[in-house]
Amino acid sequence: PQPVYLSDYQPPDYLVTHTELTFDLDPTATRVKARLHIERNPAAALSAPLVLDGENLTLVSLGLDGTALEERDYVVSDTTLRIEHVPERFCLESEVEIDPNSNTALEGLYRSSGMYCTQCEAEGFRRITYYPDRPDVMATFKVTVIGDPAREPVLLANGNRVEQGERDGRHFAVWEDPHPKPCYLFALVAGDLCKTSDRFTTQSGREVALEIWVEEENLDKTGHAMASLKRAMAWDETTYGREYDLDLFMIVAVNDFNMGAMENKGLNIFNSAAVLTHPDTATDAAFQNVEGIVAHEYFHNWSGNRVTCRDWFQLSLKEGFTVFRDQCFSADTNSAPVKRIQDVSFFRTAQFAEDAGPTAHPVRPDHYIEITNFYTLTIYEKGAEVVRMLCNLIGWEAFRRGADRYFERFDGCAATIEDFVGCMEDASGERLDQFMRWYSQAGTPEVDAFGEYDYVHGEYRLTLRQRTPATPGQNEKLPLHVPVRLGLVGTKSGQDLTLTLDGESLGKEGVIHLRQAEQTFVFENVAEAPVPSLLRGFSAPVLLHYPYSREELAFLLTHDSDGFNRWDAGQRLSMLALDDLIAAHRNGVEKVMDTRVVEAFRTLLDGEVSDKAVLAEMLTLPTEAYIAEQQRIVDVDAIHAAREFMRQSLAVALRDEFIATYEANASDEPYAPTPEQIATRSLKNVALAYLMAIEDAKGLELCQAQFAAGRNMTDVRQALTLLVHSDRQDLAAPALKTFGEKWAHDSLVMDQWFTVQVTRPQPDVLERVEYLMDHPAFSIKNPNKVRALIGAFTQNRVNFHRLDGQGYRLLADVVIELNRLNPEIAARLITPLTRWQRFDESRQALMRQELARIKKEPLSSNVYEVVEKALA
Ligand code: DPP
Ligand code: ZN
Repeated sequence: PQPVYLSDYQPPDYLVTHTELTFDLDPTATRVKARLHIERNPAAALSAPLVLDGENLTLVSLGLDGTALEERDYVVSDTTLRIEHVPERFCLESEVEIDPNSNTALEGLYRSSGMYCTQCEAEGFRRITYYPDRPDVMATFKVTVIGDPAREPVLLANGNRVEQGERDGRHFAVWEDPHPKPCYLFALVAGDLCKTSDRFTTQSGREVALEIWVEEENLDKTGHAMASLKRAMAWDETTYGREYDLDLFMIVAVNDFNMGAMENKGLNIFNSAAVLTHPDTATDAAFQNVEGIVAHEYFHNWSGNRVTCRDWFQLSLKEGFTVFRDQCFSADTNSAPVKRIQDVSFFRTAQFAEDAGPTAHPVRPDHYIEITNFYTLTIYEKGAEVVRMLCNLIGWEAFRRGADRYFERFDGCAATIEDFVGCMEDASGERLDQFMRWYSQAGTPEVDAFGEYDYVHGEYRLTLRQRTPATPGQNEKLPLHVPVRLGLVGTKSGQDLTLTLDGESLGKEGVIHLRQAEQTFVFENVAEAPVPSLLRGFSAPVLLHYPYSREELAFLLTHDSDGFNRWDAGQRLSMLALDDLIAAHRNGVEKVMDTRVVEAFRTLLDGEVSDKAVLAEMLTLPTEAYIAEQQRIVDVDAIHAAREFMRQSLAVALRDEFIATYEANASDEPYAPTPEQIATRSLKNVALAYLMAIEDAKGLELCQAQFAAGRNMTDVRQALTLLVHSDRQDLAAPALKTFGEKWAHDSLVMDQWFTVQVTRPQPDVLERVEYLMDHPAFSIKNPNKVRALIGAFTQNRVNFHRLDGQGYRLLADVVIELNRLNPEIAARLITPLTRWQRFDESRQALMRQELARIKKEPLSSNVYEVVEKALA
């Protein structure tokens, strides 16, 4: 497979102004007729041939302006249809046959639980009909769907339904979408579905019908998604002034789906896991995830659909901006500091790892082989961090003006990242050329900070030094523009001191701009020795090193006015103690718990922090994955042992406090996914986890009672997880059995049942994974099942990285099978193997051996690209 380069971008030779499609549905032989109204792009050469994309299509007939084309008039290859001579303006008529049943890649038109559905982003539409499958070709669409009235009573497509009826024992519906769109936003759904309906009145007074379509048994699981949708619609109006633009907005839940959800115009298609919730079946985290994804896809209606991407290199233009928008929405709707803590915690673990590995790429890549491999944490999450920095740099007012300008100027257009940043420059008057490097330079910048207080002059000198490590294909890195939000916390007063820089007062908190490789900032009139609180709110996606002492961290933990940095100080303090424990484990000496950590936790439990959700986060130790990210060579066993030792030490020392916390936060209130209830449950469940770390009688009693009470899935799942991950298999086995039998009919709950079992740290897990792969509830063709069982197992660090290599072998076997069935999911699943550089030599050899074994297969371009990079 050959890479595509950003620098090769050429505007399309032909534009499609209007697209008419007719689908005659059949499980194995669906007929798709297309009438494409095409015009030559004025910029194109008169002699330009027409080249359309098409894959896995059987061409039935082809005509131009009503005349059938002969076989000598065109050339069909595996991936294209080429017509050498076409007029300046014409209608191309084609008919193809496709086979939805055998489509296991889940791209294009496929069947899921008996229903027809589509996934076209990024390049799935070419599996539906011959078309210029690129986002800068935007057309209005008219779609006729013909189906069997009994098998698929519901026929949906984008836009508004303008006609429906019956003919010859079949029925049909006609849909029109008046907004020009690229074909990746096309959607069709047909099946036996039921809906819940609601309404939304826009700020200008238009009535919008809202519908969520699901299988009948899931009708009681749509309420939260609907409420989230309405909140998101209102939020986009009040925050960005953006209003919905059709009379109907639909969401459909689909069981087999590669992504979380898809923002097709007016007809969002969702992985059922990203839309269905019920207190008995979904955890608080799932509720919050649904809220965020519903909002994300809705926000795409402007940032993605009305203004789309010129080419797929610009993917972060819509994804980075939209993730930023959904993060702000969730922060406004829930606890803002907790949202930030959770996002950053995930980011620093997973995106930093991506940046440090062989698939590292910039927020705007300059080449790719397979675009589906680039729906990454870098494009999405780092892209969102870059937009967040932009917003913080120019301030919300200017950012909002810039966004208005962007939506107005590029409405109905396919834009670039320069277009977006240009609007922000215009709106703010700031020059952002250095800032643009964030889009082109891969890797996580590291910032070394060093501070000195000069008692004599009352000055605090802060030196910042930045460097970005080399990444594949990018050895030389230039300095970035790094905004560092900071405060100086007085060691005597415990208060933020006023910041004066170059004679100018920044107030108690300010942002300094690191633009050079090294810069020293001298703060004047600093009345007392401070501890610096740096990078507040994670003001830039960098790895910050500052030589904090444990005393300073304990001080910030209680005194920092920034909630995020208080949490971060706690994490850093725990990390220092964990480092000691890891070293002790490796050297075979006795592990000794750092009492400063115990005392810090005691202070927290004594009621220092009023926001329970923040407190729950502060009481949570860094994950094994995060700890691993801090090590050059990862020692999975030492990390696990050290973290377990710390959990147990804390539990022993603070047992009474954890019991009191548990009891104070146990509640009989009926379940609601409110921020207050979620905070209370998370605090209670953190306390329970500590108590279960020592598995004493009280902890076991509380845990079993919580499981038996069955109040809601959040509590049940936590209790089940703690039992299954404990050494008390006599208690775990019956609980697993009860749970598995109770929920055998509910696929999404069974996914959780899988995950709970394969994330157990005990060494019998690999056999369990193999056994569960034969379980009737498992199917390798369903991406959610693969993620719940295999994906979750690869996150089970001590077991996946077994020294006999069996964990790696199991993953490689699954990847090899999925490479044939669903290349997109296969390529994603390999990720843990691509990180071999970070492990000891024997594990490196074992991981590379499995990568090499995969490479011998006839590979999809998706898997090929990843394996090639991993072994390079
Ligand atoms: N469905 C994916 C998302 O919304 C791709 N656009 O991010
Ligand atoms: Zn998106």
